[in-house]
Amino acid sequence: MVASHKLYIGGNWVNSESGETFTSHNPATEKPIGVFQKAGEGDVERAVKAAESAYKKWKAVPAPKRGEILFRFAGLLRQNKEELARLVTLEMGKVLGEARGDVQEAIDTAEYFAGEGRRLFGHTTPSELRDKFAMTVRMPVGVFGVITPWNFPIAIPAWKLMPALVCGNTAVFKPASDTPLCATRFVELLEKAGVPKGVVNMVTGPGDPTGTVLVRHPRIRGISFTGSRDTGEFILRNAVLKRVGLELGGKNGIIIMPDADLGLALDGVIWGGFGTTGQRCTAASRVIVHESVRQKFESMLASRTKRLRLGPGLDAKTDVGPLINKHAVEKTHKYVTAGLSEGAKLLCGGKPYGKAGYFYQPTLFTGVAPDMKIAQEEIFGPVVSLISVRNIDEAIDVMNSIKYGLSSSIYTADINAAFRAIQEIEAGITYVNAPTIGAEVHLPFGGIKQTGNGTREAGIEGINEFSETKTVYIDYSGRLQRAQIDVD
Ligand code: UN1
Repeated sequence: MVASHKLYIGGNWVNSESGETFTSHNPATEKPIGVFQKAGEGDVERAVKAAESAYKKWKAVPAPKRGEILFRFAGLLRQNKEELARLVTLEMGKVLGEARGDVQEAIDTAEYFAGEGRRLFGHTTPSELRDKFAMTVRMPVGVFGVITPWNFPIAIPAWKLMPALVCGNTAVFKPASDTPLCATRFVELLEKAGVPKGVVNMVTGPGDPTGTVLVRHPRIRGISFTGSRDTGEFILRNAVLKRVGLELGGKNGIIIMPDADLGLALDGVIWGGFGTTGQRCTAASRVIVHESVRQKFESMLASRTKRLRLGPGLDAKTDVGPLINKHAVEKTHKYVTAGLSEGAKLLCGGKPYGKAGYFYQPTLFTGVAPDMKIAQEEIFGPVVSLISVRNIDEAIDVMNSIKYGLSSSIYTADINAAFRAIQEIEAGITYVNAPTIGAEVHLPFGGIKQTGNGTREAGIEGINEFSETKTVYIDYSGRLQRAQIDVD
């Protein structure tokens, strides 16, 4: 028997109205690790009410004080880092070193936005009229629906909830149904840090109905979502006039030029392509390699990929952990089959692995054409495709030939090629001589094209998604002054 967990509404841990539950599993063993409440419409309604009634008080708390609570939360994450990291590995599957990184990213985010409590800058600017003052201030938006994925079960809730809270919003948090235990622990620590009752509420459950009810709820003012492109489109259509922040898919590429340090590029492709078992929206699933180094790089990459050790993330010898669930194994395999039938050449991998657990062999394709399915669609698994190109122009064209625009990278010693890549690649992030993953929390994160709707998370721009700008004019002239008219 595994433990049963509850929803968190208005500062109380409660059962769902329907009494329906679902189970979370360890992806390395398929064993159950916890039972969770399936929140329905009534539960979401209770959570929204709690968030609404907490909002008035919370937005009146001075932002530096709100920041202090976030700072205490960062301290608690730090104190519990090892336990949380093990929990991430247990429930999500990533190897322990990466799970520690997941928790560290949340600590960094909490500290960064705690400090933001003492900034939250607006701006001042001169008025066109005499004895008149003009400035902007930031206001909270209201109750936010925060919908997070399972691949960074601690970091991404922090990316969203920390700026939401420091700006004075309250939230109804719906974590991915594959990682509700991580979310429960996250919320327990928020409670312990002193986040007042009702400021953060958690409703666990599937996308439909739990997420859908949140997205359509008339009194929720904003939705922040990270996940698939199709769900993002659904949210945009159904949230209508809510403020919506979306971080969706990627089909990120690494360009390798003839003058690149191939050893360095190899490390980058292995980490970018197979880190987190390819389950990052920033994962490098395309290697766009100059034809003059293609053969050499291909054999270097194949021999390293074959040596990667698949296994449970808690085992210190493991390089690559399991996928999140059975569906992910099936989806990955479907893409591998499509790659083969479109004529790509399999260099290694290509099969599910092991008797128990959702493992898939690290897989490498070469001879991939830029328009093949495996080169166009997000697989979210350990599959890397090599595409050969003749020059930098073709490399950039291939890089941009996808519907997404999240992360990108170029390995080169040629400063001109590097700057062309920075200028011409259509993506929210470009790395030079580093892989596509590894975003730091004090810089904006997000993408263009179908990766999102233009919002950015983290960094100072992360504040924009969670605050409204109010423009303030103060006329101390004592007379009516008309802008555009009384200007002489
Ligand atoms: C994601 O995959 O949704 O840059 C986020 C990175 C991490 C964040 C990834 N810091 O890969």
